[in-house]
Amino acid sequence: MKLFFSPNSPYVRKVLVTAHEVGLGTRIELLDAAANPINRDAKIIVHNPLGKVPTLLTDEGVALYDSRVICEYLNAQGAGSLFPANGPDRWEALTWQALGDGLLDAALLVRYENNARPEALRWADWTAGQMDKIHTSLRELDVKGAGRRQSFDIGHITVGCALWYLDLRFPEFGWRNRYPSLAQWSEPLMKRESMTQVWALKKA
Ligand SMILES: N[C@@H](CCC(=O)N[C@@H](CS)C(=O)NCC(=O)O)C(=O)O
Repeated sequence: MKLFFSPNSPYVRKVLVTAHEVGLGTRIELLDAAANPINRDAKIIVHNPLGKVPTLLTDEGVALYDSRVICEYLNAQGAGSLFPANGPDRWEALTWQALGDGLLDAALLVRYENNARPEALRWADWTAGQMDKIHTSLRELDVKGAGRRQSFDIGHITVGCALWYLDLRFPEFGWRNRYPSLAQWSEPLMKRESMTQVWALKKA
């Protein structure tokens, strides 16, 4: 399998953590890519018209995207248990995945607003709205997260990658000080072997 890759993409990290968890970590070749909403990467677009990472090419040459689809595919290929079968656990895991992805979407929009958009066109209210999404998502995780400490599924992986991205791009935001319960329950999650292996990844 081949994965269009960018070392700072939290969605790519989510896919790689999933691959490690289901024993497929060494089966994925990383393809260098430069996904960008303005200077779009033609190498990715050939396989994924959205031009985004992660995009996976299976051994059969089929292109899969986005991270949700790729993670579910890897879990099936590796006979993992990261996507619980039908029932309340499944809906909870998928909702947490959506929460982590949504938090990341807001963080990425802030990043693009502040780094890609010309300064004269930036809109402070837009950034404030996205930052508020990050806050309300973290608050939910702060209040409800400890209750899910016993399990481990795609929701935990997604939330872990979202927290990793906040550390990478918004260190001054200080989410640990603002949300101490979240900081406490997520500490072992962030130190899980699959996570630390992937955190250590650098561009080749
Ligand atoms: N929903 C997608 C989001 C992927 C995404 O937004 N990736 C960013 C990099 S972190 C990207 O490729 N941006 C380029 C663009 O927006 O065109 C997923 O879960 O894979």
